[in-house]
Amino acid sequence: MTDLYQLIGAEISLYTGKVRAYLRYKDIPFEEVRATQKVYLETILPRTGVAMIPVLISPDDIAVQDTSDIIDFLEVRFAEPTIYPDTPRQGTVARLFELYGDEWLLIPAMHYRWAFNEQEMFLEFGRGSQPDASEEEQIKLGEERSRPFRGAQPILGITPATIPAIEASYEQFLRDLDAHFAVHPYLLGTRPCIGDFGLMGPLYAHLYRDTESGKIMKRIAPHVAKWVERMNAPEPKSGSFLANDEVPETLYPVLSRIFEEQFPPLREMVSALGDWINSNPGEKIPRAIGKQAFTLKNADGTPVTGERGMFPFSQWMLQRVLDFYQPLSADERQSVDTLLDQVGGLEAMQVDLKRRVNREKNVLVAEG
Ligand SMILES: N[C@@H](CCC(=O)N[C@@H](CS)C(=O)NCC(=O)O)C(=O)O
Repeated sequence: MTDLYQLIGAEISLYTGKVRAYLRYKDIPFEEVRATQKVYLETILPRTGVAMIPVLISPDDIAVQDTSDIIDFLEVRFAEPTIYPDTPRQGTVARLFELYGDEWLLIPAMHYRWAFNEQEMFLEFGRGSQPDASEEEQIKLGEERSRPFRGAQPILGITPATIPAIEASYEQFLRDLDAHFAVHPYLLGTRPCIGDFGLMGPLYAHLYRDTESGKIMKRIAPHVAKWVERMNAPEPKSGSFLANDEVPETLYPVLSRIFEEQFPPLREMVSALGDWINSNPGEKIPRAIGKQAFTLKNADGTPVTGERGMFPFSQWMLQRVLDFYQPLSADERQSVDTLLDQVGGLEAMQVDLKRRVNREKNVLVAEG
């Protein structure tokens, strides 16, 4: 038995980028295994029951899917230095950034991936799937394998009508984050937190690594590009979170964006999911439970409303934030609430979950 962890994933995979950076920061011995067709059939599907990457296989042969579960599994085994700040403000903010990176930046990440050179992406997909095939075969295979991802754009809300606002919102997000990384190496100081890893998925695998969106990032937000490079080649286990539970003001514009863009549809979905679970007792929760409106702003500030699917999985990610925030003591809560108020998030965070969800064998289930 090897004492290496195996990270089954792909260079072009958004969520693999999150775990890879984590493993490097924690100095955990690992090897990366390419998720080829063969690996899907022989390992991923039989071990996890789902066709999702990344998957972590531990030296004692435990298979874990879902990046948040993988990180939490490893945090128990490699506790120090933790990437979860335990002070009230930083703890809340770190988890909010994970939720945003995982569940909302997926929109620009998916838009830009398919907006430029499809042939280049087909080749990447094909190469990952069948490394030994000819280039021509790989392009053909890549076209086929990437179809579900390309085809997911409308359900994510990416349409000709919303694209200008998606781009405007992402570009402003980049400028805001750039101002932060011009001053701080990571979100909350000199140590990366769970929020940095959440951002890393979309910002590395798609938005830095894909040729054209990489150019955009380097042009608009060179400090963000440097942060991506730092996340991929960190000084393992180094650094600390800022003293006195400080959340730098340079993060406020991004926090405001999270509450303005992501939270209204998220809260609506959570409420709809509670009703859905109550009216469909014992039924498997589908990946989407219907459609909803969401709003982003164009560069000139005019709002653009699009339609997207309501994804119950996002509630599980939101619970990670609420499970930290809600049990805080009155004093701690007051400190976080003062910050939330400044970024337009105080009301948004008062979420009353009608029904909680959990993951069992990589399937989302209703609790209770
Ligand atoms: N929440 C999951 C998301 C994983 C995910 O969506 N991975 C993509 C590749 S980057 C995938 O395998 N998608 C297949 C699918 O959605 O069916 C995680 O954090 O691991």
